[in-house]
Amino acid sequence: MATLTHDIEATLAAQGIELPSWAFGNSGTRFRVWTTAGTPRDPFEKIADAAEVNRLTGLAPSVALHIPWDKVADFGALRRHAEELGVKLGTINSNTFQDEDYKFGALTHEDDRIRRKAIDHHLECIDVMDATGSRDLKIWLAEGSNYPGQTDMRARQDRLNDSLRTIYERLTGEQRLVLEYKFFEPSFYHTDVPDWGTSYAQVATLGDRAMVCLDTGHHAPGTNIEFIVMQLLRLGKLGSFDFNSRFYADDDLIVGAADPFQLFRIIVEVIRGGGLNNPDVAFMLDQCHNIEAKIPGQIRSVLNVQEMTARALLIDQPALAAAQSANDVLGAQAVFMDAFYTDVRLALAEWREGRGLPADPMAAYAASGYQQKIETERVGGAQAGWGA
Ligand code: AOS
Ligand code: ZN
Ligand code: ZN
Repeated sequence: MATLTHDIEATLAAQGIELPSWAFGNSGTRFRVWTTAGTPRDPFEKIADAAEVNRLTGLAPSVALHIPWDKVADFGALRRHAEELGVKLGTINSNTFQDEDYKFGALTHEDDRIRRKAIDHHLECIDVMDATGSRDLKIWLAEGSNYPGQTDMRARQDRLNDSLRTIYERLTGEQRLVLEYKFFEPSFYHTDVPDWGTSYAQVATLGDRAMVCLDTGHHAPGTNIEFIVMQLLRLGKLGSFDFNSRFYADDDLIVGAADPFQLFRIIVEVIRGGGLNNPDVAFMLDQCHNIEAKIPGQIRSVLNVQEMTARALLIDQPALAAAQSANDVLGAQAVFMDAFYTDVRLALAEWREGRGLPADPMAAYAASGYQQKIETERVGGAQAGWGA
C-alpha cells in the first residue's frame, strides 16, 4: 500500500475544488435534456446539494454560479445560506450565449448597442460578485463565425479587447477576470478566443488581475494540455481550471474518467509550477451529469482529482531529476509511471477516516438517505436545469 507522508497529507488537507451549480441541474445534449428525480428547483437547493458533496469529502468548499441561471432576488441571502451549510459562493460565470441579440457576437459585436448590452451584463455580474463575496468573474464567449469570409476576425479582436478593458476597469480589490478559451462550438470556423495564446494576448493587455481559464475539454484531440499548464504557470497567468473529461468534443464528463493519466500529468505540472493550493489558481469542475446521478457524480469527480493529486505527489522527485539530468530516458519514465501506477485508494480511505470523514464517500452518500429525501421533497415546481 502507498504511504502518504506528512507533507503529502498536509497538501491533500488543503486541497479545495469548486463545484459548478449547473452540475446539479438537469442537463443533456442538443438532442434532449434529461430529467432526474430530486433535481434542485432553485439556486438554494443547488447550493444544498453542493454542500452535501463537501460534507462527505471535505474537498469542495465553494460553488460557482452562472448568471442568469442562478439569479436570485437577494444574493446576500444566498451567500448566508451557503455559509450556514459550510460552503462559499465562488466564481461568477457570465452568459452571453442564450440571447437572440448575440447571434453574431456579444463582446465582439459590431453593433455598439449589442456590445454595450453584453458589457453591461458583465458589470451586473460584478455587482453579483460584490454581494456574494466572489473573487472571480469567468468569461466564456460563444462568439465566432461559421464560414470563411463571414466576418472580419481582426476587427473582432479589437472590439473584444475594448469590451474586456471596460469590464476589467470595473473590478475592485481582489476581484479578477478569467478568460476561458475554446477552439470550436457553437461556432465552427473560428471562435474569437480559440486558444490559450489568444486568451493570454487579451488578458496580458488588461493587468495583473486578468488571467486565463483552462477548460480541459476545450482542446483539439491529442493536444499536450500539461504543456499549456506549464507555460501559463511559468508566465503567472493560469487563473483557473475547468476540469472535466472528454472522449470526442467538449463532453463535460467526469474528470479523470476518460483519461486518468492525462489528469495525473496535468497535476504533475501544477505541482511543478507551484500551482497546487496556490490561491492564484482556482480548481473548478465544469461538468454535466446527463445520465448519472448528479451528487454522486460530483463526489466521484472530486475524489478523482484527489486521487491523482496523491499519485502525483508520490513521484520520487530527486530520482526523477537525477534521471532527467543524466538523460536516462527509460529511468525517468519509470520513476514517473511508478507514481502513476501506485494505488492510493486504501491509504486515502484511512486518511479520510482519521480526519472524521467517511472512508468511502460514495458509499456514505448512498447510505445517508439524502437522495431519498430530496426525491420526496422536491416534487412539483420547475426543476432548474442547464439553461433554466
Ligand atoms: C463552455 O463550453 C464553457 O465550458 C463554459 O465554461 C460554460 O460557461 C459552462 O460549460 C457552462 O455552460
Ligand atoms: Zn468551461
Ligand atoms: Zn466547455
